[in-house]
Amino acid sequence: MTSDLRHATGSLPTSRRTVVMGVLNVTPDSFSDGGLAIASDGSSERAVGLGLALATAGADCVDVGGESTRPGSDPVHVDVELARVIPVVASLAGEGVIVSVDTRHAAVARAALDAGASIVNDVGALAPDEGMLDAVAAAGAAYVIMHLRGEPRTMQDDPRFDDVVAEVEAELLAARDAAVAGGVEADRIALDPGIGFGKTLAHNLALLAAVPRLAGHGAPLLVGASRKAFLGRITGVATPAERLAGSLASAVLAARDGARILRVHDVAATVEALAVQAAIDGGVIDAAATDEEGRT
Ligand code: PMM
Repeated sequence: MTSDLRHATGSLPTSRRTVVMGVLNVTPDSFSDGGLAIASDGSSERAVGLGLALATAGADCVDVGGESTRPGSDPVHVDVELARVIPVVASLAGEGVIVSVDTRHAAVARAALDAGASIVNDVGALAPDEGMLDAVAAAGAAYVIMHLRGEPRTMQDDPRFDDVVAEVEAELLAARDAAVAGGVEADRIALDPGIGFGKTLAHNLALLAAVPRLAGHGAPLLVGASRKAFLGRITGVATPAERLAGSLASAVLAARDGARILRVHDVAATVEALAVQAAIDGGVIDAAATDEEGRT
C-alpha cells in the first residue's frame, strides 16, 4: 500500500490516486520548454502566470526549477538559481498553490521552503548537498529522491548498469534510509527512478517496465517521462513540445502500474487521460458523463 505523501502544508492523496506535478522551468535552456517562463526584463510575472495556469488545469502541485539538468548542461550559480526561483515560489504559494522546488542546492531548498514551498524535488538526492536533509526535516517538507548516475553535464556519455532495475532500486532505498537517518520522516519521502538521468533508451524502458516493482516499497513512486528524448527515439518526434502522444502513453501505463506522482508538462491532457484510466480501473463513473438519453 502506498501512503499519502505528507508535505510542509498538508498531504498529497497518493494513497487514493495518481497525482499530477506540473513542470515550471524558470530557465533559459531546459530541453523541453527552455525560455518559455523567463521574461526579458527578468520579472517573475510570466512564470507565475504559467504556474497558476498549471494549477487551474488540474496540477496537484507545481514543480519550480531554476537550474536546467538536461544532458550536457553546466551548473548555474546558486545566486542565479535563487533569483529565478524564489519570487515565483513565493507568489504561487501565496495564491494557495502547493509548490515543489526542483533543486540540488540546500540554500535554494531552504529559501524556497521559507518562501512557502511544501516539497523539495532533489535530483541530487543520492548524494545530498550539505544541509539539504536538515532543511527538509526542519520544514516538514516532502522530499523527492530521484536517481541520477553521475552529474548532468556528463551523465549521458556512457551510462552503464549490470542490472539497471536492481541497481536503481537499491540506490533509491539506500538514499531513503539515509534521509530517514537524517531526520526526514518516511511518509514524507517519494522515490523516482530518474528517467533520462544517466540512462540509455534500454535502461529507461527497463525502468518503466519495472514500475510495479519500484512502486512496491511503500513510498509513492514519481515518474518523469514527459517529453523526454527516449520518447522521441521511439516515435521519431524530434521536437520535445510535440511529444504529447508518447508522453500520455507513458503516463497512463505508469499510473496503471502503480506510479502515484507524474511529473508532466501537459497537465490538462494528462489529467484527462488519468481520469479515463482511473474510471476503467476503478469503475468510477461521474454522473456528468451520462448523456441526455441516459447512456454513459
Ligand atoms: N526530470 C527533469 C527535471 N527534474 N525531477 C524529477 N523528480 N524527475 C524527473 O524525471 C525530472 C526532474 C528534466 O525534465 P525538464 O527539463 O522537462 O524539467
